[in-house]
Amino acid sequence: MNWWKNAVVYQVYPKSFQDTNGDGIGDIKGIISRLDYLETLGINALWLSPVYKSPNDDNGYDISDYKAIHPDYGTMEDMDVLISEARERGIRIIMDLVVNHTSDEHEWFQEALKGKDNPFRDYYVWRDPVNGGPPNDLQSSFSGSAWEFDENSGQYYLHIFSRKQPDLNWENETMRREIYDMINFWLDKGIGGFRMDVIDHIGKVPEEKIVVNGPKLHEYLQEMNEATFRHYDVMTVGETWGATPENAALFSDPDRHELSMIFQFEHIMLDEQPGKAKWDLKELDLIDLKNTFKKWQTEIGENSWNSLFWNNHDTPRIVSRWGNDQEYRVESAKAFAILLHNMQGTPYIYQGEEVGLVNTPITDISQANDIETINMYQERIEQGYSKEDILKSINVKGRDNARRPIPWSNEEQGGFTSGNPWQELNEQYSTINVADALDDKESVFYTYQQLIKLRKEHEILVKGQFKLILEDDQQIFAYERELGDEKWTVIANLSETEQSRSVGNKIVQPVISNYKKDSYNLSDLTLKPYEAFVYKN
Ligand code: TEU
Ligand code: CA
Repeated sequence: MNWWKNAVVYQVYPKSFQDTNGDGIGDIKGIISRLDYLETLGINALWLSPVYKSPNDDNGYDISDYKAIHPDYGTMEDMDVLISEARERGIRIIMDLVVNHTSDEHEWFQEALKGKDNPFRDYYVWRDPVNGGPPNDLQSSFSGSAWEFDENSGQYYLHIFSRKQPDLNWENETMRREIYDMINFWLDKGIGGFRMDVIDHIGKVPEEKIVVNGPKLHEYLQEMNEATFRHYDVMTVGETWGATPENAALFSDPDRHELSMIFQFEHIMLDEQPGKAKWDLKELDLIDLKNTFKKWQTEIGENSWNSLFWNNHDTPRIVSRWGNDQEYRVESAKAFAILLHNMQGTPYIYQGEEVGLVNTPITDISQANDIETINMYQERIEQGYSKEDILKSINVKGRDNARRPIPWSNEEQGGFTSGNPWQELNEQYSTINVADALDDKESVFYTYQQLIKLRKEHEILVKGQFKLILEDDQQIFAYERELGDEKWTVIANLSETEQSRSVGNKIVQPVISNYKKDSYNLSDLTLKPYEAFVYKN
């Protein structure tokens, strides 16, 4: 079995993890200093959001040199130490691979700007104006046109993200080979693999406004795999917002030699109005959530592999989003953990999720840092939305929510920095922090620790068949896992009220639960708000 099939991955957003030199910015030395903590948690791999050289227009997802470390984060030597120190603790480093675009400050783009004859020109996507304007009405994910005019040459370049993130032209083979060399440069350092940023974009056909799942996507991934990953024992996870259970196998069927697994986002989009933007809020319907998981747990086929996550650096905190971050913060954080970590796939934990960190609302746009948020605010103000409405969406869905510095303790600035943090910590840090969680045996942390351990010890969690039960129940999310003659059942009340059900005729002991209880009577089950437990049948 591949090592990543029972592994649990922890995501670090370096800017906000741990500062060691007082400049208010997290750094690689800070990550090294917390490896013992991560070992205690029990994770097997650490996905590191970008630490490469970057002007930070999109916090590192705009890379100006793939083979250099941003001085804010440290040096290449620090990186090598991180890789080896992590490995000593059984933790593999997963680098973020951002190859749909570079920064406009990357040498390749700087060369490309010199003119149409420059050898690097074709590394990017250039088009002539149409009727004196952009080639078409393709929109950027960060608001406005995806085309930017270059005065000097009279052409437009494509940027699906910010104008400081020009798209690479994957049609260009020389460019592709340079990317593969860069990938091997990192693989040769002994990393454990890559998380691949918006990888389903690389086959785009801008003329036809095809952005994801373009005709040559899989051809490029196979070529890349052949030139790189296949020669190492690594995992790859593709970020694919446009994935469906049908195409999941195209990416992750081992015989096709593309990726180990993908991130799909169908569940992440359930609280937005269909066909609209993530900012157009809609209440989550639990039935939708159940059906989406059912679909991804049962329809991807034997040859695909799932990933499991509630959170990353682009999403709000799960406990604030679909749990209750006030009265039932601990209970609901644990319920969501128990629910997800008993499913099939490789689970990902985003920094701070393991202690139940909550969202950080803002009252004015000047407190925002994220380019997506700031651009959207501007755009919607121009479109006539009220400030209140926009701020509400930002507080529910904005990416800054999950990007606040980690509170390690109740010391000043949460022990994150001895200086001024690059962004304010959540003001609740004196009561919600890592040290307090470690001191409290009933904290969210120990539920995560126990879940990670269970996955390593029980094959059923890795291989068992998934079956949704109580399908139409509006408050309870429940399912079974089955392997051979073993069967586990997971039951979670995702409501804020007590629920009574009769779901069997036995009295069972929980394998794990979030309320202190020695046994559950299935014929007369009363579940407290957010109560969740797992039992063996
Ligand atoms: O995100 C891809 C992406 O599509 C996001 O813009 C997503 O739509 C948005 O965050 C939802 O709110 C990846 C990275 O994870 C993100 O941090 C980068 O900004 C983006 O790519 C560009 O590299
Ligand atoms: Ca620092």
